Amino acid sequence: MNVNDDSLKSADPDIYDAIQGEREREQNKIVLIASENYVSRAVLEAQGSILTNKYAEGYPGKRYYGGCEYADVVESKAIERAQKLFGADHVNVQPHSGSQANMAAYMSVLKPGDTILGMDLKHGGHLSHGAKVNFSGMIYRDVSYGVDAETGYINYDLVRDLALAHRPRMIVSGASAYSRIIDFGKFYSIAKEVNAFLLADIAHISGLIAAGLHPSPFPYADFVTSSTHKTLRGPRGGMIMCKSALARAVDKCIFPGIQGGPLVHVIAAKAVAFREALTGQFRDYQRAILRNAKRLCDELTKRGYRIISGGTDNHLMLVDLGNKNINGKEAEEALDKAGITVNKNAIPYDNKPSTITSGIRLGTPAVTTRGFTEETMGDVADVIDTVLQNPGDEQNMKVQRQRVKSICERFPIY
Ligand code: DSN
Repeated sequence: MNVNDDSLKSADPDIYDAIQGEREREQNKIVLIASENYVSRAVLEAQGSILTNKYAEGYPGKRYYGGCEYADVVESKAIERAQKLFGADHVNVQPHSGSQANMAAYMSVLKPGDTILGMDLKHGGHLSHGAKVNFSGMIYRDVSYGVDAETGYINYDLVRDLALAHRPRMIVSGASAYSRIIDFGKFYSIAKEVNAFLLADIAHISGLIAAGLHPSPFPYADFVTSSTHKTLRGPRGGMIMCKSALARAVDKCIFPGIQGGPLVHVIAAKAVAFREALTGQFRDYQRAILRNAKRLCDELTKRGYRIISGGTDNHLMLVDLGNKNINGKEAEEALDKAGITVNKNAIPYDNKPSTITSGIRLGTPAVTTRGFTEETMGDVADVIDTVLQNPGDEQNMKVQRQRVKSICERFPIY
C-alpha cells in the first residue's frame, strides 16, 4: 500500500464528512461544557503527526523497541516541561486519560478492598473517585464526602470525621463540578492524621494551577493526577505526578501494569501544550477564564438563578434550576437547540435521577480560548435566560439561535 495516494476526503468520505460536521458544530455553537476546550493548531499538528506510527513501550532510554530516539526526545521534553510547570518531583506523561492516571495512583499503593475516601459523584466528584459503577468503587471500598447542604462548600470537618471513622488508605481531593478553591493543605493534614495517602486530582483546574491562580497541591499531595485537555488546553489524555519515593511504583503501574505502548503522538501534543502553558500569554488566558466565569455567574444570579455555593472561584459553576420550572435534561436540550452546548448535572442533594437532574454545569475555558470577553458573557447569560424561560417558544428559539450565530461568527475557533 502506498500511503501517499489518498487524502482522508477521498479515502473515507464518511469520516471526512463527520469531521467537517464536527468542525462546523464547534465553530457554530457556544461550548460551555466546563471540561472542553479548543487546542492550538500546534497541538493539533503534533497529535496528528506520524508519531502515531511508533511503538515505544518503556520509558525514555529504556525502551522495548528499536528506533525510539525521537520518541525519547518527545517524552523527555514533555516530562521536563510538566516538571517546570507544576514543580513536581516526578512526572509520567503516558496515562491515556485522567482515569488511567487515577488507577495508577491507587494501584501503586493500595490493595483490593482498601478504603478510599473521595468526593461523592453526586456532589461534584468524579467516577474514578470511588463511584460504585467504576473500577474505583468495584476494587476498593468507597467512602464519600460531599458538600455542606447550606453553603455548598466542602465541609472539611466532615471529611475529617469520615477519615477518623473509616481510616481510608487513600484520600482523594479534587472534583468535576465544584466551583470553589480546594484546600489541599487541609486535606493533607487530615490524611496525615489518619496515615493515608493523599491524591489530588486536578483535572479541571490544572490550567489554573499552572498559571498560579489556584493553590497548588504541591508539596501536600503524594500523587497529583490530571487530564490534559481541560483548562490545560492540551490534547485529550492524562498525566500523573508524584513524590520521588513513589516514582518507581507509579511508572511500573502505568507500564507494564495497566497500559502497553504509549501514544507518542499524544505525548508530543502534551509537550507542545505544556510549552504553551509556560508562557505569560497562557497566564493571561487563565485570568480571562476566571473573569468570564465570574461575569457569567453574576449575570445569571442577577436573573434569579441559584448558583451552588453562591458563586465561583474557578472556571465553572453549577446552576440549580429548581426555581425555574425546568430540569437539567430539558435545559440541556433547549439550550442545544439555541446553539449553546452545556451538560445537565446533578446538584448536591438532587432528588432527580442522574439522567434528568435539577441542574446544569457551565464553564468558560472553551469560549475564552475563542476570545469571548466579559461583555460577551453578558450576552450569553441573556440568551441562556431567554431560552430557559421559554423553552417551547419556537419563534423565540429562532431569534436566540440567530444571536448565538452572530456571536460565533465574531470568534472563529481557528
Ligand atoms: N467527564 C469529565 C467532565 O466533564 O468533567 C471528567 O472526566
